[in-house]
Amino acid sequence: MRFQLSFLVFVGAATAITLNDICTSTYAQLALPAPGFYQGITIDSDSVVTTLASNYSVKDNTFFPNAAISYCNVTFAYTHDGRNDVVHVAYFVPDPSTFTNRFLATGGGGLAINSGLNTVSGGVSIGAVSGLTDGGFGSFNTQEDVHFLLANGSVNWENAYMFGYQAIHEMTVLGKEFARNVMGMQNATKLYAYYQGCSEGGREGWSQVQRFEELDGASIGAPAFRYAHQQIQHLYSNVVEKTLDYFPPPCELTAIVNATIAFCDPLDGKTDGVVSRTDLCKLRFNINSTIGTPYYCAASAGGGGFGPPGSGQPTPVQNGTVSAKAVAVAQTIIDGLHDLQGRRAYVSYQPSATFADAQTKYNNATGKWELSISGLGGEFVTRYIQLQNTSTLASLEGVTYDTLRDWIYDLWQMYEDSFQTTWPDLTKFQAAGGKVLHFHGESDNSIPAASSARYWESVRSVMYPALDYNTSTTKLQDFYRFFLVPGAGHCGANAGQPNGAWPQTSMTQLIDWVEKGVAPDTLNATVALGANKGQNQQICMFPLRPLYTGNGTEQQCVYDQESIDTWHYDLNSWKMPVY
Ligand SMILES: *[C@@H]1O[C@H](CO)[C@@H](O)[C@H](O)[C@H]1NC(C)=O
Ligand SMILES: *[C@@H]1O[C@H](CO)[C@@H](O)[C@H](O)[C@H]1NC(C)=O
Ligand SMILES: *[C@@H]1O[C@H](CO)[C@@H](O)[C@H](O)[C@H]1NC(C)=O
Ligand SMILES: *[C@@H]1O[C@H](CO)[C@@H](O)[C@H](O)[C@H]1NC(C)=O
Ligand SMILES: *[C@@H]1O[C@H](CO)[C@@H](O)[C@H](O)[C@H]1NC(C)=O
Ligand SMILES: *[C@@H]1O[C@H](CO)[C@@H](O)[C@H](O)[C@H]1NC(C)=O
Ligand SMILES: *[C@@H]1O[C@H](CO)[C@@H](O)[C@H](O)[C@H]1NC(C)=O
Ligand SMILES: *[C@@H]1O[C@H](CO)[C@@H](O)[C@H](O)[C@H]1NC(C)=O
Ligand SMILES: *[C@@H]1O[C@H](CO)[C@@H](O)[C@H](O)[C@H]1NC(C)=O
Ligand SMILES: *[C@@H]1O[C@H](CO)[C@@H](O)[C@H](O)[C@H]1NC(C)=O
Ligand SMILES: *[C@@H]1O[C@H](CO)[C@@H](O)[C@H](O)[C@H]1NC(C)=O
Ligand SMILES: *[C@@H]1O[C@H](CO)[C@@H](O)[C@H](O)[C@H]1NC(C)=O
Ligand SMILES: [Ca+2]
Repeated sequence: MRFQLSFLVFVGAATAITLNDICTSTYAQLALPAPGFYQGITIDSDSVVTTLASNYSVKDNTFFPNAAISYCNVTFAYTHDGRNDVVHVAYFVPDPSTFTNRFLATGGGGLAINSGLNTVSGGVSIGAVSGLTDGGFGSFNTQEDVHFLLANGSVNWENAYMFGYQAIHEMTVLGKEFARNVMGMQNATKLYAYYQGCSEGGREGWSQVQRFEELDGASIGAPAFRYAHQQIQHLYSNVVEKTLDYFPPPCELTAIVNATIAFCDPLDGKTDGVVSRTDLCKLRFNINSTIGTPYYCAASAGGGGFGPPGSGQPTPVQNGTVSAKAVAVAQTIIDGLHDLQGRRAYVSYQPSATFADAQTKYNNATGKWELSISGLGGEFVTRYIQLQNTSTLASLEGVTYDTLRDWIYDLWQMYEDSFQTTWPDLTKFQAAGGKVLHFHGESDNSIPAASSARYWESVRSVMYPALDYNTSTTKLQDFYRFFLVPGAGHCGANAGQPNGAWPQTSMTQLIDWVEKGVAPDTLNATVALGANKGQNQQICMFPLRPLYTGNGTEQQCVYDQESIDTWHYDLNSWKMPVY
C-alpha cells in the first residue's frame, strides 16, 4: 500500500498532482494511516468517500479573511478495537499547488464537536489540510447530548471522553499522518499542526494543549473550559430574577446596557461607542444612576429581547422607565454567584455585556413578563447531573444560590476528568515548543471574559510560583499570550458596540509566531460591522490595557494595577482550588 502511494506520488510529481487526482477514493485509500499506526484504532478503508468542491467562497468568516478555495472533502470511518463503535472523520484537502505543509484541527460549539464547513474552509484558505470529527455520535450533524445517556441513569462514558478530549486528539493524530501521505511529504519535511476554535471549540482546543503535544500552535477564543461553573452560571441570572421576584422586560435591561455603554465608553479616552475598559467601568460606574432612564421598544412579531429579529416570540410595546428592581437584578447578576453565606462561587459578565441569560418571556394572558429558564443551563442539571433523558429543566422551584453552587460541585466532580478543562500546568506543551493565542470578547454575554483571565492567571501562578508578577508574565508570554477584545461579544463582533474590532487574522499571526518566530505583541483586528467596517485596530496583550490619548487618536497599552485587580476574584465558596 505504502509502495503504491509512493508510486502514485512519484508519477504525480513528474506531471504535478492535481486536486482531481487526489479526490478519488483509490488515491485517498492509499493515503490512509497504515494499520497499527494508532494503537487501538482500526480504519475501515472501504468507508472512504471523496467529494470535490471548486471555487467555494469563504466570506464574512469570523476567523478567516475572504477567499475562494477548492478542496476535496475526504471522509472515512474507524473503530476502537474491542468496542465496535464507529467514528467518522473528514479531512478537507487543498489543491496541492496551494499546500503550505500545514494541518489544521477544528472543533465545534455548544454541544457540537465540529463546525461543519465553517472553520475547515478557512483552514483550506491558509493551505492546510483541515480536519473535523463526528466524535462517534452518529453523524457529522449529531450533537453530543443526543446519545449521552444509554438509558436514564446510565451514562455513555465513551461519548463523554470522546467529547471531552479524545475525539479531537484522534482526528489530529490521524489527520497529520493522512496529510503527510496525501501530499506525499518527505519524512524530513516539517508538517505544522494548528488548532482553531471558539466557545466549546475553545474548550476543545485547551483540552489538546493541556494533555497532548501534537499541536505547534492553537488559536483559542472564549473557551467554555471551566465547564461545571460555566454551564451552571447560565442559570444564575434566572435565579437572581426569581430570588428578587422581578422579571424585567428585555427592553428595560437593554436600556441599562445602553446607559452603561454611554457612561463607560469615554473612560478609555476615546468616545467611539466601545467600552474598551470594562475594568474601569466596573470601578467607576454606579448602575443605580440608570434608575428613571426612559426606555421604549416597539412591539415585535418575534425577536424581542436579545436575539436577531424574528428569533423570539412576539413581544408587546415596552415603554417605561428603568426601575430600582431592574437595577437590583442587573447589579446582582454583574456581582456574580455568591452562596447564601455571601462567599463568592463564580465570576460574571462584564458591565456592557447584554443580559442574555436574563431573558424573560411575555405572557399574553396575564400581560406580564415571566421567568424563562435558560436552555443553555437547564440541560446540565437534568441530563448531566440527574441523568434524565431531557434537555429542559421544568422549574426553578426551591432553587437558591446554594443549589447552584451545589450543582456546580456535582457537575465538577462527575466530569472533572472529561469536560472540566482547566489543568493549569502547560509544561509539556511548552517544552514541545507549542504556542497559544487566547482571546475573549470583553463584552461576551455567554462566557464571562473574566473566566479566561482567571485561567491565564492560574497558569501564570502555577507554572511560575517563585517569580514576581512581571517576570512570570514575561516568561508565560514566551508561549502563551492572552488578549481581551474590547467591545466584542461571544466569539465575534457585537452589534451593540459595532466600532469594536475582531481578531479575524489571529491564525495568520499564530503562524508567523510558530513558523517565523514573530510573536504578536498586539492582536491584529478588523472592524466587522457598521460604518467603519474594514478598519484596522490593534488589541493590547493582557495584562496591559488600552488607553487613548490625543482625544482618541493615539492608543497606548498601559499597566494599571487597579484595573488588573478587578479581573481576579477570590472564589472563597470553594475549598478546592478553582483554576
Ligand atoms: C469563482 O466564483 C466567483 C464568485 O463567486 C466568480 O466570480 C468566479 O468567476 C468563479 N471562478 C471560477 C473559476 O469559477
Ligand atoms: C464531507 O463529506 C461527507 C461525506 O460525503 C458529508 O457527509 C459531509 O457533509 C461533507 N462535509 C462538508 C462540511 O461538506
Ligand atoms: C431520549 O429521548 C429521545 C426523544 O426525546 C429519544 O429519541 C431517545 O431514544 C431517548 N434516549 C434514551 C436513551 O432513552
Ligand atoms: C519514512 O518513515 C517511514 C516510517 O518511519 C519509513 O517506513 C520510511 O522508510 C521512511 N521513508 C523514507 C524515504 O525515509
Ligand atoms: C440601545 O441602543 C441601540 C443602539 O446601539 C438602539 O438601537 C436601541 O434602540 C437602544 N435600546 C434601548 C432600549 O435604549
Ligand atoms: C444602589 O442602590 C441600592 C438600593 O438603594 C443600594 O443598596 C446600593 O448601595 C446602591 N449602590 C451604590 C453603588 O450606590
Ligand atoms: C396577544 O394576543 C392578542 C389577541 O390574541 C394578539 O392580537 C396580540 O398580537 C398578542 N400579543 C402578543 C405580544 O403576543
Ligand atoms: C411612552 O409612554 C408615555 C407615558 O405613557 C407616553 O407619554 C409616551 O408618548 C410613550 N412613548 C412612546 C414612544 O410611545
Ligand atoms: C427518562 O427520563 C425522561 C425525563 O425525565 C422521562 O420523560 C422518561 O419517561 C424516562 N424514561 C424512562 C424509561 O423512565
Ligand atoms: C511591571 O511592569 C509594568 C510595565 O509593564 C510596570 O509599569 C510596573 O511598574 C512593573 N511592576 C513591578 C512591580 O515592577
Ligand atoms: C491585519 O488586518 C488587516 C485588516 O484589518 C489586514 O489587511 C492585514 O492583512 C492583517 N495582517 C495580518 C498579519 O494578517
Ligand atoms: C474629539 O473627538 C471627537 C470625536 O472624534 C470630536 O467630535 C471632537 O470634536 C474632538 N474634540 C477635540 C477637542 O478635538
Ligand atoms: Ca471608547
